[in-house]
Amino acid sequence: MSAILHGGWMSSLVLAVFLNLAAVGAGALTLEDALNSEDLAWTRIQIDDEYAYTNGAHNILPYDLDGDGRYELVANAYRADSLQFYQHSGNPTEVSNWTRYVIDDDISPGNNHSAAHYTAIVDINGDGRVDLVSAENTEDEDVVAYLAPVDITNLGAWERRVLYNSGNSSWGAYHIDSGDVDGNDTNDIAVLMRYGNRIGWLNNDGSEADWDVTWVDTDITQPFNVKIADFNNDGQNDMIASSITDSKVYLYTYSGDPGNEANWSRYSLGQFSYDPLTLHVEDLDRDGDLDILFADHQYHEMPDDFYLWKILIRTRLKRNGHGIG
Ligand SMILES: [Ca+2]
Ligand SMILES: [Ca+2]
Ligand SMILES: [Ca+2]
Ligand SMILES: [Ca+2]
Repeated sequence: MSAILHGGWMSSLVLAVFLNLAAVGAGALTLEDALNSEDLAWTRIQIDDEYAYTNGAHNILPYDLDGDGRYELVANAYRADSLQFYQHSGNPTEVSNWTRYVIDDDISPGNNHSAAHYTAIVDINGDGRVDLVSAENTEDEDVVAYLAPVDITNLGAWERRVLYNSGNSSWGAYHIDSGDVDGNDTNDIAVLMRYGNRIGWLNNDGSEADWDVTWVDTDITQPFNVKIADFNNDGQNDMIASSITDSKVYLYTYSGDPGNEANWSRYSLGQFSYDPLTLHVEDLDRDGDLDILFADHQYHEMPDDFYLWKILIRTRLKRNGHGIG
C-alpha cells in the first residue's frame, strides 16, 4: 500500500487515512517528491467516526499485524478507553473495505476517562507474532499486553496480561516503547509516568505478568515520550525521554546490570525554551547514526539548534573517547 499516513495527533472523533493518490499512481514517487509537488492529490478517507471508539482518538500506527503484506491500523482512543485495529480488504481507498476490530473497549476497567494513550507493537512472548502493549494513564494497571492469536480477527482469542501494576492510580503510564534493554533477546518495555514524574523499564524475563520495573529517572518533570534505541552504536540499547516542564530531551545509558538503578546515567541533550513532546528516532540522513525528531508543543520560533542532536552526541563521544558523558 503506497499510503502515507497522517498519524500521531489527530482531532478527536475521527480516525482518518490520507492517501497520496499521486504516490499510489506513480509507484516510485518518494516522500520528498510528494512534499515538493505543486499538484498534490491528497484525499481524506474517513474510516471511523463512531463516537464509542474514537472519542479521544490519540494514537494510530500502521503495522502488518498478521504478516499478509497489507497494513492494519492500530489505534487508541483515551476517552473511549479502547484499543482496536482496522483491516482492509482490497482497495484501501474504499471506505467500505475497512473493518474495525475492537480488541478491548474497556482497557482500564472502571475508568471512563483519560486511559488508553499509546500502544507498542512488539512480540513479547517470542511466538513470532507481534503483540500489542498499551499504556493506561490514571489507572493502577499501568501496562497491559494483548497477545495476538494466529487469527487476529478472532477477537476472543486475544489474551490480556497485566505486565505492570504500580498500585498508584495517580501515576498512570502515559507512554511506552519496546526494545531489548538488557540484551537477552527478549523485548522489554520502557514505561513513562507523566504525572508520576519518572521513567523506567520493565524486564521481560519470560514471566507471563508482573514484570520487574527499574526506575531509570525519578528526577524528571512531566516526561511525555520515551524511546529505546542504540544511540551511540555500542551494541547496547539506550533510552531517550522528552520532558515538558524541564524543556529537555534526556539520554540514558547504562553500564553493567541495567536492572540496577545506580548503573544508569542521564545526559541532557540541551536546554530548550520550548516543550519537546513526541519523539521519533530515525536515521534521517542515512549516514548510519540515529537522529531524533521531536514536536514542539509551545511553538514560539524555530530554534537554531533544532537539528543539532547528532552533533551534540558526536561531540560528547569525541570528548570522552568512549561512551557518552
Ligand atoms: Ca495485514
Ligand atoms: Ca507474540
Ligand atoms: Ca530483554
Ligand atoms: Ca548504546
